Amino acid sequence: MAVHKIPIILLIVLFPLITIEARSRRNSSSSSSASHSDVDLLEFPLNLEYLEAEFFLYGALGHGLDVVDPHLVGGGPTPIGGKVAVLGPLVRDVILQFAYQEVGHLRAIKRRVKGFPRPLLDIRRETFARIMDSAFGRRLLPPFDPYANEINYLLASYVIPYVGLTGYVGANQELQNSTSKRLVAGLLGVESGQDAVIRALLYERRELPVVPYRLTVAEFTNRISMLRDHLGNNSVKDEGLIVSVSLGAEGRVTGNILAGDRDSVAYARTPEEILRIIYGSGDEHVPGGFYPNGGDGAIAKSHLQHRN
Ligand SMILES: *[C@@H]1O[C@H](CO)[C@@H](O)[C@H](O)[C@H]1NC(C)=O
Ligand SMILES: *[C@@H]1O[C@H](CO)[C@@H](O)[C@H](O)[C@H]1NC(C)=O
Ligand SMILES: CC(=O)N[C@H]1CO[C@H](CO)[C@@H](O)[C@@H]1O
Repeated sequence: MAVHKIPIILLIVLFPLITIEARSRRNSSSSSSASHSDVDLLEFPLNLEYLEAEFFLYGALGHGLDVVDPHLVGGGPTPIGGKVAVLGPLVRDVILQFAYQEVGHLRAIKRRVKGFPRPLLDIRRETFARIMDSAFGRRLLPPFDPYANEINYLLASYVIPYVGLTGYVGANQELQNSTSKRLVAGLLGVESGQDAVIRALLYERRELPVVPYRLTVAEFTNRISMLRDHLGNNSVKDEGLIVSVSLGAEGRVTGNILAGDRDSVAYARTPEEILRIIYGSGDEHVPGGFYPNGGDGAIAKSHLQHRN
């Protein structure tokens, strides 16, 4: 079994050697992977919150923060390729609620730390198509279009909040200040709620085909999760909707409406693992994917500067 980031107390009790090893590695490594300050850790998720806000706003309304709350943009460039999605009334209603929740998250973070302007975001159809092609290891024809229908949009949404969720779980144990911890717990609560709603809507449709591919909704989620695991750090921190019994809750079920470790505790990811995933490159030094110019904030920028 992979060693999951479980609470530090458990690590100390169960795996003293691993803890010591992780600590010394962090201590001896360069500043880029050293423990990050509270400010850096709070700023970092703005990258993801901007992406979520824009993807959900465009999907539900056909426009983004430039219209809804231009003040929060801080002069950053308009995202590329956002579109209104073809959704039924229920899903549109849910996505619009998510969109406004993300606007609140941006404001909450920026109230606490200065942050940065919206980075350049690429939410074109082609960007999602490339992710799905990588997930399946072959070109899907016609290319996957996240905006084409409700199932596609939900699958595209499956790609995003879960990554934020694992990041908040990972950040929490690094934070020093109780006010920061309170904010991250609050963001995590709503982010995991969004992930749960998306997963529940997809779980109801798990056996349905994703038209016109001869693939089911469950197969898409499993492939997306495997891709994220592969890009992040080659370890299981992500699980689709149908898993082998060994990954299901208590090793007893294959249905997997929520992802968690063997005690059903949420997985944690480091900022570096998150960058590897959201850049689609598997490398925190190589931007791409949703972030053609990379993320902003001290953590993301420290890796971009390391590049040459
Ligand atoms: C946490 O940060 C807030 C605001 O920056 C500050 O007022 C508070 O004293 C800090 N708390 C601790 C325990 O350092
Ligand atoms: C990858 O996982 C290992 C083992 O859990 C961890 O020590 C390392 O810091 C991770 N790498 C990154 C970039 O987070
Ligand atoms: C090189 C380095 O950062 N060393 C630090 C390792 O951690 C100890 C205790 O936390 C510090 O005192 C060292 O400065």
